[in-house]
Amino acid sequence: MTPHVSSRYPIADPAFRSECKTAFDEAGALVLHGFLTPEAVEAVRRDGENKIAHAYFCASSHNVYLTPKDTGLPDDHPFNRQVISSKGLIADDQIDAASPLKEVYNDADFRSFVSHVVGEGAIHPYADALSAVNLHFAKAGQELGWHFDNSSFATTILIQKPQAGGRFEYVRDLRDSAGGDMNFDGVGSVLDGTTRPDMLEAGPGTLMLFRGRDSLHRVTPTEGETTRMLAVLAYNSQPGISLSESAMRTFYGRTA
Ligand SMILES: O=C(O)CCC(=O)C(=O)O
Ligand SMILES: [Fe+2]
Repeated sequence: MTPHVSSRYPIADPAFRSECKTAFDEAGALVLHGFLTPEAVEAVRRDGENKIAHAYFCASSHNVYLTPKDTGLPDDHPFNRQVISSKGLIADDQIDAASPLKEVYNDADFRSFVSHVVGEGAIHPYADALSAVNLHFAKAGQELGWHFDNSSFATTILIQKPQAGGRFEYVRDLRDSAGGDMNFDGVGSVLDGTTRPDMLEAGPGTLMLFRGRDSLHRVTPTEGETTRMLAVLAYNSQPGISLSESAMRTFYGRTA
């Protein structure tokens, strides 16, 4: 990576990598402030601002497990309780080829840093034209409801922080997906507001690696006129994987 894109952290240094892996394993998240330089953040922000008119905006109601309802259970059961997610995004094919985000995404040191920290062996780019690098927008009132991710880890970089709201909140290791424990009581008490979540602070340029499969998380509604912008860098544990056409229609409103 060129120093005008990212220069603060020695991501190729084995000692730094182990330190980050320890932090990630202990907290379920790694937060590196100022990972992207202010110039690089500004370039991405400007690209986003120019293209937000072409973003695909969509609101949906879903359960925290991101699955269809179980009609055998009541609507107020934690499995069926609905939350709202509303956001816009531009896909990989809409982001400048010269974007700092693509330089980060394709950087061999960055990729091996991420795979080391999350303990994944190797990680690979998506093979389709839409999924690899995305820029998400949340305008005033838009939010991401409580959910568990399908993927085992997420890599994000905050580009623009709203005046208020847009907070990333999570409850660590709330379920055990590998062991088949859905923890309905635990989920219910987060949805009720009885369990208080933790929060991760981020500013423009903050890199976040997060284990979202078992940690329930959400992003609170954006408050004020400054749109939240967040870059999502998506990798796969297998090479050559593309998103299915039906998933593309759901996420992007179109296929490649
Ligand atoms: O917007 C964020 O900070 C988190 C995004 C997220 O949780 C997701 O895309 O699954
Ligand atoms: Fe998520």
